Amino acid sequence: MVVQESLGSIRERALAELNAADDLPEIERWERAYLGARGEVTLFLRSLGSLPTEERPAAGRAANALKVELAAAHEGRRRGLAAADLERRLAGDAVDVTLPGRAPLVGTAHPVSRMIDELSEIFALMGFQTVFGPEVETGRYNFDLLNIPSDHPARDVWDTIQVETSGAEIVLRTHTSPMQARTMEATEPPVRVVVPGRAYRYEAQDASHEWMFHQLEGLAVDERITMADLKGVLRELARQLFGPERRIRFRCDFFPFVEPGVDFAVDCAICGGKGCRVCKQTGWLEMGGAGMVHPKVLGGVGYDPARYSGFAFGLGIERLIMMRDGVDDVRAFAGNDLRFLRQFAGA
Ligand code: YSA
Repeated sequence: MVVQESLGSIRERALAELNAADDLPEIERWERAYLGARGEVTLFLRSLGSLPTEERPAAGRAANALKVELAAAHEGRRRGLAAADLERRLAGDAVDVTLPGRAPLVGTAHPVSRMIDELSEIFALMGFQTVFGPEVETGRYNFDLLNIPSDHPARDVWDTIQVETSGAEIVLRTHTSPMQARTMEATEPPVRVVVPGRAYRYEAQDASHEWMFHQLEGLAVDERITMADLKGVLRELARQLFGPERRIRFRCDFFPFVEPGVDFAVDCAICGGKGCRVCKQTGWLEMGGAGMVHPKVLGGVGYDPARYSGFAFGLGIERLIMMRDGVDDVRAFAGNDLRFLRQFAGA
């Protein structure tokens, strides 16, 4: 009787404490207190031997039944708390799978590459083929065949980055004009090519000068080509790129490989022609040099200057973009600033 009563009070207390336990560590403590090696129910079972023999079977059955009941209650409560704990953690880490994902950073074509594609299309419609040439050049193509002998002061205009100093004149091309001779040596007239690509100069940098920039060379050679053809082609280019409202200007200029020579400018898009640091207060920005191919250049590649004539031009590609899209510093193109580049991404 005494045994029944003490088991009954252990049961009551154990179940009450189990219900009150509200986290997993507490449940573990509870298990140790009642069912562990030194738990109350375990100690009770161990103490059965001290009871009178006739009471032992009933007390043993009752204690075992309590042990099974408490173990089941413990397992039920533990599972309930574990599930609640999991729910709580999941709710804390909630991921809303319906939210739009983060867009991956996808590269796009550089504004210079886009302009090269655009120029190639414009010139293709006027019958020009796009070709490419080497950026590391010999002095022969960069200068000699363009009627600029080594002692000629005009070489000073192109401050040259030398690649080889041991005697052979190997340079980073200072302009795309070496492709004039290379193209003519490889083909018979008629010739109509444009050559986009990089040029390098040992140059003091400012808003309109970079040491590495891009040019688009143009060359047309045939019978009876005149200066009017040159002006017509460049005027059409300006109309397509800048629209019919923008003013263009041709002025006499000197290049050893043309006669006559001109510089080709467009009114400054940054200041609307009023004068600013980009156009050096002139209201105009030079886009390129041009002219009628010098007879010595034609003769140098084996063309008969008495039969053939031609025009050529070399345009600054960054400057064309500056004047079309209002970029006020040429250094932005190679500056790797994504804020600048992204402005052209959807263009
Ligand atoms: C002239 C006559 C021809 O029959 C053919 C081509 C030429 C152009 C010549 N080869 C030349 O390079 N002339 S240039 O030194 O005046 O450069 C042409 C254009 O390239 C410039 O008008 C400018 O638009 C661009 N440019 C030149 N130096 C630059 C530059 N752009 C950015 N930074 C620089 N440092």
